[in-house]
Amino acid sequence: MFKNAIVRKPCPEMIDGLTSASLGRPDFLKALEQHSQYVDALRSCGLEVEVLEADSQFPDSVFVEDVALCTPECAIVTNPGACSRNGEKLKIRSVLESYYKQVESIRAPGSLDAGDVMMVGQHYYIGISQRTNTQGADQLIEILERYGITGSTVPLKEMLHLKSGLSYLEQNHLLISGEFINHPAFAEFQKIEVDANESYAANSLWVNSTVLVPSGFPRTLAKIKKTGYRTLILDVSEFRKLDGGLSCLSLRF
Ligand code: CIR
Repeated sequence: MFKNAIVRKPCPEMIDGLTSASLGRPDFLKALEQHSQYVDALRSCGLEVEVLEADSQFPDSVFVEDVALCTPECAIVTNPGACSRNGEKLKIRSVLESYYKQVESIRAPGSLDAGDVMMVGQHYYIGISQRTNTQGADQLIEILERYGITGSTVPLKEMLHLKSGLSYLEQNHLLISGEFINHPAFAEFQKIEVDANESYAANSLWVNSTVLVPSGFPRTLAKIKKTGYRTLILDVSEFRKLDGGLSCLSLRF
C-alpha cells in the first residue's frame, strides 16, 4: 500500500514540452484542471499528496515520476536522459529528504528516467531506452541490491519508457502491450493484454487496490474491471499530447 504521493503542477511552458505524438499542443488551462482531478483521485485512494509548485524552467517537469525512484527502503534521484529535463533532478532531492533518510543518486555517464522502472514487489524491471542506458541501469541495480532489492534489464525497441507499455497491477496481474506481449521476461505474469488501438491505456496506475485508467479506452477498462479491480477513469488528454500518462504524473511510496 502507498501512503504518499508527490506531484508537480504543470507550468504554462508545458506547451513546449518534448513529444513524439502528433496530437497538437496541450491546452494549459485544461491540463491544470486535469491535473487537479488527478490529485483528487490520488487523495480518494487514501494518499497524502504533496503538490509542488510549477517550475517554468522545465516544460516537462509535471512528469515528476521520471526524476526519482521511491522504494520502501530509499529514494534514488535519477539522471534524466533528455537534456532539456536533466536539471529537474536538482529540484527533487530536498523534497525527498523530508521523507527519506537515504537518498541515493544515478550519476553520469549513467542516465535513467524512472518511467523506465517497474516495481514488482522486491524486484524492479528496468527498461534500456533512449533515456536509460546500461550504465544507469547497472548503477540502479547496485543501489537496489544494497537494500535487499533485485533488478533486471529489458531492452526497449519502440516505446518511450518501459511503463509506456506495461503496468503492474499487483497480485501477479500485468497490463501489457505491443513489444512486451511475447517478451520472455514477462511470461510468468497473468497478462491483461491491451489492444494495439488502445495502447495508451497500457499506462494505467494501481493505487491501493484501485486502478486509475485513462478515459477513452473501453476495451482495456472492461478487461481491468473483469479482473476484479475498482477503477477510476481520468481524462489526461493534455498530458498524452506530450507522451505522458497516468504514472508519469506522480511519485508514489
Ligand atoms: C518526455 O518526453 O520526457 C515527456 N514529454 C513525457 C514523459 C513521460 N514520462 C513517463 O513516461 N514516465
